[in-house]
Amino acid sequence: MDINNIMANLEAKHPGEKEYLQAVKEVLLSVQDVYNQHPEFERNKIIERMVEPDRIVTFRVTWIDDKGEVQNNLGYRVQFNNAIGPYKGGIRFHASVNLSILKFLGFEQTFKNALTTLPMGGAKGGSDFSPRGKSDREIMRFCQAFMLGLWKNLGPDRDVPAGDIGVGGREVGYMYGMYKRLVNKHDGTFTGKGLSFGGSRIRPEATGFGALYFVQSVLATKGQDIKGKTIAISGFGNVAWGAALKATELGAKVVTISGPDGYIYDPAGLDAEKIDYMLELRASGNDVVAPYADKFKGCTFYPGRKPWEQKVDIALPCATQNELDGNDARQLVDNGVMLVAEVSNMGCTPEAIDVIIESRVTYAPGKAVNAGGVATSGLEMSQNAMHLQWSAEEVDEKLHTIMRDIHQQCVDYGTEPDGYINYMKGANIAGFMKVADAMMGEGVC
Ligand code: 2IT
Repeated sequence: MDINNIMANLEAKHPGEKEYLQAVKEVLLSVQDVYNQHPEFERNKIIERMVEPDRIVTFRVTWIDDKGEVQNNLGYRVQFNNAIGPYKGGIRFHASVNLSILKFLGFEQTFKNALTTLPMGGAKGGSDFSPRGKSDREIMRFCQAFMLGLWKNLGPDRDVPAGDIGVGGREVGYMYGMYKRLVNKHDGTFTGKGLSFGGSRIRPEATGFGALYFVQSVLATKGQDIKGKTIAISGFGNVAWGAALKATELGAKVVTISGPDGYIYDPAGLDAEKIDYMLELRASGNDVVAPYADKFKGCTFYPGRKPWEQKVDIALPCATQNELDGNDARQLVDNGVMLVAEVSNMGCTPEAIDVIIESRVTYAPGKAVNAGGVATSGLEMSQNAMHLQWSAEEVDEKLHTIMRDIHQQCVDYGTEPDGYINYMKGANIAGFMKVADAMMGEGVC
């Protein structure tokens, strides 16, 4: 595999798509040795086929705001790869959304979904619509307009969306409701649905819970326990909430959360009341964490700063891509961090990853750590297909098993001669090998 040549071609075809090119390059660097041991991959142009999405749908989303004015947004669905199952992946509503970001997310999703052991291909969608400050009725009208542009491309065996940044249970409900009207079928297409209409128990918690189960497996390889560890979390959305909930339940101390406005340092650690308050802050639609420091004594709000400057045992980026850079990584390493586990997709910049791995601190990539979210989506699809609903215990037990399995795949493919477990390499190779095997089996198409 000639990485420079492949990357040069991609850069020429897709100039300026920096997140997408970044995600592809990381995977190519990880898999090149294994790839080169399989001349049949090269003959079948597996990599060249895998780095391009199967299909991209773009559409105009027109809706009417509360003032009666007409608004236009861009809508997308990137159906990346369905070699191992129907397209599957979330929908993101955020002002920053563009094709590069959705292509990176769809590409990552393909490998992540392969790691879950469940039959799901990779996709991602979204819009540059910003939910910030929008009324509930505006959100509903936008979701319905978004579905008008996308529904024909969806279906339980074709493409099953879910939530991501800016899309939670409410938005999934509004989108699924309109989809159901348009196809005249209640076929379960969408995961993260409400419990009364086919949703799975534990799906809201699953990304954060799964991440903490993964962290437990990592610590076990070091003969350590999570109890008593200090944890820095970024973000204050659904993912950060689930991670804080499980970390606290397991006896760790979560000392930070963050928003676009800055971060909160809470030396006493989060508790049930504070974690509930995170949900309130989120539901307010203002996208700020500052009020937390007014409400709870002993906390400090650091405007415009990131939580990675605090001394902690474990760092869990839970906000968005490239939120932890080289300088942040150096600060964490200098302060003696033992594990940086991405819960956001591609939370670390390439420089940050290099700093962490070179210092032999453990780095675990989002596509392994946060796969519990989409895995539980896969379990929701299974329950819908069987027309039944499992208990929380059953779902949690399956999620546990899946996260342990993903961790083991990383160990199997990522253990280096000196015993260091390179989780990035392990996750990329394990995911790649599964997708490549399926593509080989399905022939050149
Ligand atoms: O990044 C992700 O894995 C998600 N946003 C969840 C995708 C899903 O289909 O549950």
